[in-house]
This record gives sequence, C-alpha cells and structure tokens, in this order.
Amino acid sequence: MADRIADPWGERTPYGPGQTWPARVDLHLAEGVEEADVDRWVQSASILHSNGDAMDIAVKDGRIVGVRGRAEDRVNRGRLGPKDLYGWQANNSPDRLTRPLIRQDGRLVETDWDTAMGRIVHRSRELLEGPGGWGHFGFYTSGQLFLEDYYTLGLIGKAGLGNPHMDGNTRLCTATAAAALKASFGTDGQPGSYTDVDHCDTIAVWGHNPAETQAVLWMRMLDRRSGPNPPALLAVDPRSTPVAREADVHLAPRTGTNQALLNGLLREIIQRGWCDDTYLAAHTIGFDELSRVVDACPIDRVAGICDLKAADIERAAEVIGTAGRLLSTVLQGFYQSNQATAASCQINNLHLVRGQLGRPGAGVYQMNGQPTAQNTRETGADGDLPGLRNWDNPDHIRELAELWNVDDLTIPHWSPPTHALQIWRYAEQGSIKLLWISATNPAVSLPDLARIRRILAQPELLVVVQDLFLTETAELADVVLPAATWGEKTGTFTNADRTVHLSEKAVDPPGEARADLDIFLDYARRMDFRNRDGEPLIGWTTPEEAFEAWKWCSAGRPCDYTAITYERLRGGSGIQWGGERLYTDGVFNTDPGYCETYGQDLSTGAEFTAEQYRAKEPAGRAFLHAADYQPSPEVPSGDFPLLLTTGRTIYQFHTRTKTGRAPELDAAAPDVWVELHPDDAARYGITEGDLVNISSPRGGIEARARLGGIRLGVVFVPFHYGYFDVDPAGRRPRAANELTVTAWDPVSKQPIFKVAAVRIAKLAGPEG
Ligand SMILES: Nc1nc2c(c(=O)[nH]1)N[C@H]1C(S)=C(S)[C@@H](COP(=O)(O)OP(=O)(O)OC[C@H]3O[C@@H](n4cnc5c(=O)[nH]c(N)nc54)[C@H](O)[C@@H]3O)O[C@H]1N2
Ligand SMILES: Nc1nc2c(c(=O)[nH]1)N[C@H]1C(S)=C(S)[C@@H](COP(=O)(O)OP(=O)(O)OC[C@H]3O[C@@H](n4cnc5c(=O)[nH]c(N)nc54)[C@H](O)[C@@H]3O)O[C@H]1N2
Ligand SMILES: [Mo]
Repeated sequence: MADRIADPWGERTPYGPGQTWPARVDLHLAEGVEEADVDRWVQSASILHSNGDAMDIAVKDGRIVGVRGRAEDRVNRGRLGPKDLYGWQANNSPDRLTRPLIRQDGRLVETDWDTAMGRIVHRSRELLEGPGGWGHFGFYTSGQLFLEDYYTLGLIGKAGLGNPHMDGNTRLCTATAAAALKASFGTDGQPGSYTDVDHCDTIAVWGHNPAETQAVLWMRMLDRRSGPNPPALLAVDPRSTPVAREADVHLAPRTGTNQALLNGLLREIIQRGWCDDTYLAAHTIGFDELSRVVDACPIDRVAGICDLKAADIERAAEVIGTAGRLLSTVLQGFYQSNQATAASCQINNLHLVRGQLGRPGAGVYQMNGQPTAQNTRETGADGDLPGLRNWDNPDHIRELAELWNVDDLTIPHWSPPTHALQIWRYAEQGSIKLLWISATNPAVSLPDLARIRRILAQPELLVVVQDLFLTETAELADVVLPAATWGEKTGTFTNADRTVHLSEKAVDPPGEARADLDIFLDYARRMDFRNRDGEPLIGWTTPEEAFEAWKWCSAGRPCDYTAITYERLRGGSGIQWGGERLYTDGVFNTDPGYCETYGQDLSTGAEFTAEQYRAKEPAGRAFLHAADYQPSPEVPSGDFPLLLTTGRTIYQFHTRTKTGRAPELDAAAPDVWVELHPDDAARYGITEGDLVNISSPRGGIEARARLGGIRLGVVFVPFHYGYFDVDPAGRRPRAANELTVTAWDPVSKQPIFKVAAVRIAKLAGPEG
C-alpha cells in the first residue's frame, strides 16, 4: 500500500487520444488487515466529492476496515484519491452520535427517538394550525444524502407541508452549475462525459483545482498528459495550484474578475475568426448581442481589470480558439465569485461559438462539488421542482400534482423557491420558526459566522440537526437526530457526469442512529401527511421503493431514470442517465414546454415571463448570454487593502467531520493557515510560519502564514477549520467564514466565498 499522503495521485498509467484509460486498482485496509482477512466487499462509491469514484467497502467482524477501487467502473477504473482511501475511518469514530439529544434547561441531554420526534411533531402541528401555517418551516439540507432521501424530503416539503422554504447547502456549492446549464441549454444536466478526457486535445480549467478536489479526474488528465499526443492545458486561477503548475498557460487573474477575462477572450476568438459559423447559425441564438457586449472588452481593458499581461490573454485565446476538441471544467473560482452565472455561461458560450459540444473530447463540465448534489437538484430538495421541472410552467405543476395525487395549489409555485440565504434571513427575522438542518454544518460553512451563530441561538427558533456528530451546528440545536451514513444505509447517487451509482449498506449504524430516509419517513408518518384520496402521501418504506417511485417522477424528463434499476447497478459499472453525451445533435432542451426556466437577466437576476421566453422562439437552440463586467460588491479599500479568497486542501473535506477523524488526513493538514505573496508578507513584516491575524469588517481569525503560491494582493485561507477537535477552553477563531461576506450572485443566489476585503497583521513568530 503506497503512501498516498505524500504522493496523492500515485503512479502514472499513460494513454493516448481515443484509447481506453487503463485500470489501476487502489486499495487501503486498516493496519494489520490483509485482503484475505476481509469477510465481505460491499459495492459503493465515493461520498467525499462529486467525481463518483466507484469502490467496494471491506467489512470484517461487522466493521468497515477499508476500501478498494472498482476497476470495472467507467468513472475511476479502480483509482481512489486520498480522502477516499482514508476517510472511511470516520464511520468507526468513537464520538459518533448514538442517541437523540434534546435541549433541556439550556443543555443538550440524551433522550429516545419518541421524545425527540415528538418534540418536532408537536411544534410542527402547533405551527401548521396557527396563523402563517407552512410559512414557519425551513429545511436546509445537503449534497451528501442519497437520491431516495431527497425525493422523500422534497415530497414532505412540497406536497406534505406545501412549503417553498427548502434548499440545500448545494446553494453554496453548485447552484451556479445548475443556473448556467439551465440558462444556456434549457435544463440542468452535464453535457459532457468523463471520457472526454480520453479524446480531447485541449483542457481548460476555470477556477477549479481538480488536483486537490477531484484527484481521480486529475489522474486521468495527468495520464493523458504523460501519454502520446497529450492535450494542451490552460489554467485560470489566482493561485499556483498543482493544476496551474502543470499547465502550459496559466492566467492568475485578480479574484472577482472572471467575467471581464471571459469577455476579452470571447472578443478575441470572434475577431480572429475562430468561430464555427455553421454551428452558430444552426444551434444558437443571441450572437449579435454577445458580439456587441464583448466588443467593449478589448484585451488592454481586460488586462487592466484582471491585472494580467495582454500577451498572456492572447495566448490563452489562441489555445482555446484553435483547439480541435476542447474540454472545459468550471468550479468554485467561478461559482463563488461575483457574476458567477454570467461568467460560467461565458464558458458555455466559448463552446457554443466554437461548435465544441456533443462530440467525443468536446465537452463542458459545469462541475459539481458534493457527491450527491446532482440529486438534490434533480429531485427538488433544493427548492426546484423534481425532474428538472419549471416552477413557472403550470403543466409541470399539474404533472406532479397528478403523480402525487394532491391539489395543484398545494405545490408551491407562486414564486421562485426560497434560496438558502433567504431561508436564513427569514429565520433571523422570526418568520421561520422551525429550521430542520440535515447533513450540513452551517456554523462553519455559511458566510459571516457570527451572524449564523446568533440566528441558531435565537430562543424562538426550533433548530433540528440531523448529523453523525455533535458538530458546531449541532451544539446550538434544540433537537439532534443521530444519523446513519454512507456504508450504513443503502441508496443511489449521481456524479458530475450523470453516472448513477448504488451504495449498499455494509454495516449497522452505531447505537440508535437511523438512516436519513427512515427519519424523514418517520416524520411523515407522525405528521400523517395524506393525498387527495386520504391515503398516506408517501407510499414507500425502503430505499428501493423510493427509487422506483422517483423513476416515475423522472420519466420523460432529461434526467430519465426509468431504464435504471438497483439490479442493473449491481456488479458492473455505474450507469449514466441521458447516455454518454447530451446534445449530440445540437438540439437543446430550450423548448418552452420542456425547459426548466424561462430565464433571468444575467446582470440583475430579474425573471423573464413565459411570454417573454416564447417570444425568443428558441426552437431547440442554445442561448448565448452576455453581460458586461461589474466589480464585486466588496473590494479592497484603505482599511482592508487585501483580497481574501477561500477554498480547499486535498487532505480535508469541508468542515472536517469525516477527514478530521482520519488520522493520516488530519495529520497532513491539522490546522488553518493563510497563503500570501512574499512581497505582501514583506510589506507587513511577516515571515514563513508567523502567527497572523486576518480581519474583515465581520470578524477576525488567527492563522499561520505560508508564503508563495498566490498572486500579489490576494490571500487564501482554507475554510475547513471549525472547532470539533479543539478543547472548548482553547478555542480561538479560525474559520475562514468568520471573515466572508453575505452577498450572492443575482442569478444562482450562490454566496460569494471567493472575494472579500481583509487586512492582515503579525501576532507572533513561528514559536509564539
Ligand atoms: N479535498 C477536497 N476535495 C473536495 C472538497 C473538499 O472539501 N476537499 N469539496 C468538494 C466540493 S463540495 C466542492 S464544491 C469542490 C470544490 O472544488 P474547487 O472549486 O476545485 O475548490 P476550491 O478550492 O474551492 O476553489 C477552486 C479554485 O478557485 C480559485 N479561485 C479563487 N478565486 C478565484 C477567482 O476569482 N477566479 C478564478 N478563476 N479562480 C479563483 C482558488 O484559488 C482555488 O484554487 O471540491 C470537492 N472536492
Ligand atoms: N469560505 C468558504 N465557505 C464555503 C466554501 C468555500 O469554498 N469557502 N464552500 C462551500 C461549499 S462548495 C460547500 S459544499 C459547503 C460545505 O459545507 P457543509 O455542508 O457545512 O460541510 P460538511 O462538513 O460536509 O457538512 C456535512 C455534515 O453532514 C454530516 N453528514 C455526513 N454524512 C451524513 C449522512 O449520511 N447523514 C447525515 N444526516 N449527516 C451526514 C457531516 O457529519 C457534516 O456535519 O461549504 C461551503 N462554504
Ligand atoms: Mo461544494
């Protein structure tokens, strides 16, 4: 077993264009356990990112003792990244929640399920029967549950309570992926396939650090880069990430200026005649407006805004403009920035104007982050309607009402669904009085944490937290429900290239912990939700039954699961919905009766009406959207002269509830740090390893300085570090989100985690 902390990507298996990616099976077992000792291998896939790496879970004496990649799977061909090799150890952690907790006289005390659920149901009924009814409920869920859990939760919210205040932490994560796909192509759904890496001649990586965040996808890219006829690589990232260091062209723009850069690149591509005019004419609308808007962004203006060299921008334009098979991947450097949807649509535009879609090697990944975020979106647990339906289309509402046998008017569709930050605002203002948080840790992951803690602590707000551990959020809850997780429950989930995997229960959960599906079903039963015929609203009790019910809901929609069964998912590879690539015929999902949205103005977020949309006569063509550059809502000023950006390290996952409990991973990145340019460091008298204070208008944190690897004027702080392994007496503020700003993209409503203004000061030397 290799040391995949020191060498995260392992050995290269080079291959050439059009060849099959060779298999390489990665394995890690607990110390002292040999492959021959394993009692059972149970099929699953990764739950620590959206790549969907297939693996088998090793079970011995009723406990998880390791994992092994599945060579037969199309996604990873046996490979696993460091988080997957070591992260399963969190399941066995001695501090798992094993019994429900409720708050009594200010303290959380252990109780039984009847008491805990009774408290939630009692309050629910009281609220439902009083003035304001369903308006008092808020659900804040995740991108880490299973499809079956989300579909059930969505049904409880939409048809049980008739409530629009449901969203996932997916709002923080991939709301922009969904928004950009809907805006350009008509519906959600990734056009590309991971096999595009096998065929492309150029890879462009936009605000994405796959080396650290999708290690197996990066292995695939590296294997192509080390084989014959390797693809060219362009990286756009203000830091010199491993991707940037490998790239042939690296642009390090000032954070928050993606839209300006893309306008410049598009202008150059149009002017140099690199468009595919036939494709443009047949399959797109909006080219004249796009040309007009980007015309205002000549390269020198862009170079000024982004603080880049004009020659470098020209080189990047040439790489993209002359690519024969262009693969793009976009993630948080775009999605968590200002003008997130506009800038991400510009990547779609690049592909549309160049006719680089729907062919092997020509694809876009509007990436996902969390392992099951795709399902949150598809099933409507993010507030969207299930099956990628359009909340503003009465026919879509009618389909759901018939399927669920409820009144059309029960299903919320009088306005767009309430987005996460708005749900928190309602809780702050007191109109939401019951906030049910499942599988997310907002007391570390939302912006402006001082405010989030204040909201969670409000006495009138009943906070329910459903988690594996007593997280920073659970500590502030009124009811804590102990959940089973991956390996302890069965269900399906869909990765970023639409590959569906089945994850089977391998072991029993600890103590009285219960599967999320069972918790939601228990609530529905106790609330006695019924359909129009007086039958129970939810007619299933097992994951497989939930999956079968979902298939009916997805039928005829882009994410049609009807051909997939648990049985077909067993044994072989995961299966993509929609086939290998979408839009191979250049016909997009923009028909008014089929599309998921009537669209929004990309600069303001204003919604278009059905009439306005129909007037565009999309007729299956994709939209080219345009928007001029606008600066971020918070930019550096005298008091706060530096730009803060935040993100990830390969060794930790989010708020570390899992990776922080895996010794190898935690030892590799045990505490927060701040990355800064050596010249900035010199200006503030900071040297490597110093303890520094970083503060914004919202709060301050302390972190050790690391010099290098980032552009001048920008500092980077990983957002993983809350408190769980810190003695309450020794807690010091260290979460990046003490600093970040409450502001979001007007279209996707995704928060701007990547751009804020801070100042920095030395507190002590490396020893202090
Ligand atoms: N190891 C690990 N892997 C993960 C996760 C994890 O926590 N740890 N989380 C998973 C999840 S949920 C997600 S969403 C993904 C996220 O995956 P990524 O998006 O790859 O991760 P981030 O580090 O958040 O951001 C990516 C890059 O954006 C750059 N960036 C910052 N500001 C800007 C900007 O203004 N413009 C541009 N062009 N770039 C900018 C940052 O320097 C950073 O390198 O990772 C998934 N995989
Ligand atoms: N500053 C800054 N902030 C960010 C980001 C950033 O880049 N910068 N990125 C944002 C992004 S992209 C994301 S995705 C979020 C992530 O933020 P969070 O969702 O808050 O992060 P996690 O630590 O993954 O929290 C998931 C919780 O679910 C629990 N859990 C895991 N599995 C299960 C299960 O099966 N059932 C139940 N009930 N619980 C489970 C875990 O123990 C954990 O407490 O953070 C966002 N916040
Ligand atoms: Mo995410």
